[in-house]
Amino acid sequence: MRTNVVIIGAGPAGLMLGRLLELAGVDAAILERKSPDYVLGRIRAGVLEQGTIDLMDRAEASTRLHAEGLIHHGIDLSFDGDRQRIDFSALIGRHVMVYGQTEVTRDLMNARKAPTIYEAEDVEPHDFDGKSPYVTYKQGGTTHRIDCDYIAGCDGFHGVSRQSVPQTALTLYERTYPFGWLGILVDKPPVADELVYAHHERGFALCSQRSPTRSRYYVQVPVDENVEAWSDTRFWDELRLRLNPETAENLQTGPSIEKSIAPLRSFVAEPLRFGRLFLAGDAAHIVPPTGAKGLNLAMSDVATLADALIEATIEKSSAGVDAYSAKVLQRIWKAERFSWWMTSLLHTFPETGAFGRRIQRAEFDYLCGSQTAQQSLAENYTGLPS
Ligand code: RFL
Ligand code: PHB
Repeated sequence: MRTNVVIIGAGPAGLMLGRLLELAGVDAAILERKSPDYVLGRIRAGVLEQGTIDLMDRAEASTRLHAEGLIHHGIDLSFDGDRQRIDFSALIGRHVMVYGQTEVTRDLMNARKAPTIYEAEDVEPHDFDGKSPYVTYKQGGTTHRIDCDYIAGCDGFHGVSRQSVPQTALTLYERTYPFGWLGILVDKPPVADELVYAHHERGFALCSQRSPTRSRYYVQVPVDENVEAWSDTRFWDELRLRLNPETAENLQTGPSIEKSIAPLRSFVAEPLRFGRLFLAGDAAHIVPPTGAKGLNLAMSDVATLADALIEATIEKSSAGVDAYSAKVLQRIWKAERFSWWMTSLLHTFPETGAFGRRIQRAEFDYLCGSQTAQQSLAENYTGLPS
């Protein structure tokens, strides 16, 4: 089999890239290791920037998003019980949308006309440093080969694409944090209209939501914590302790329908192009989820990559593919900085001690008193221009 582009990974990045190429008349095969149900069962991001919404429009996959997505004009920050609303609309005239990554993925799956190859085992990219790359995979005991012009590695942090690049050709930048997020999904109305990000001496907490009847809550836990140690009751008790009293009072609890722990990490690989292989999304970079940037960054990578691959295939110009890595890395590092900053402000760091906590408090007080500081938060949270 032969195609223009083989995309490895059918998460939001791979599916969006496939859809943009399909609409432009560029053939692409998508290879995914897991089943569609498994991919849809992963509960992840919840906040979309305007740029991501625009891209869903371009992908002709946005009908449900516009009907069901919740426009949020701001967020609430809480620091040891003191609250500050950051009013995006008043500060910079922009907003975000709450619409789950699961729904984005489902809409992109439904929009795609060509089949996606699910449960593809042992996917391997080959010869991408030459002119004739190809990808092999196994299905039902048979090995298949797809020849192509380009390979897009959209296979997440643990995928095969980045690992296939000679390690001497890559520079990796990484920071791990000594904590993770324990998340819970519950069929109860959200505690507040907007998201609440809370700093407390017991650790960070986040009140998020998926719909008017479904909520998503997180608490900071040590990095080696075991999810089995957290009954629903223990989770709700801990969350209440970390919120300001009025918010805690409004909390509606119930049995969890999903509970998991995600480690926090900052990570960037450079460069993002090796001959005819490109990395995009979590395969290329990870941000801690505090700034709600991961999915949005993955989407902006593939918007640039799609344009580059369309230009290369249809106009036979390599300008876009040559510029891809440097162009997207600029935006990636700005999102890394913001995500690191939000994480540093809102979590408790065992190693920083009393001095570190005073600095965090001063940062919060500065935010409360400075419109300029609030504007900076607002423009980063709602998404910097590409
Ligand atoms: P994904 O979603 O990991 O998809 C990669 C796909 O590749 C497949 N795969 C392979 N396929 C074939 N062969 C192989 N060898 C393969 N190896 C892997 C995988 O099965 C998978 O289907 O990466 P992608 O598409 O780059 O998307 C990135 C986003 O998923 C991620 O950045 C966000 O979820 C991050 N994130 C958030 N981002 C936001 O923008 N806003 C948020 O509010 C937000 N909240 C979050 C988050 C991530 C979280 N976790 C669990 C890490 C909250 C959490 C808790
Ligand atoms: C979520 O709803 O899962 C969510 C929202 C905001 C974040 C991270 C996660 O910053």
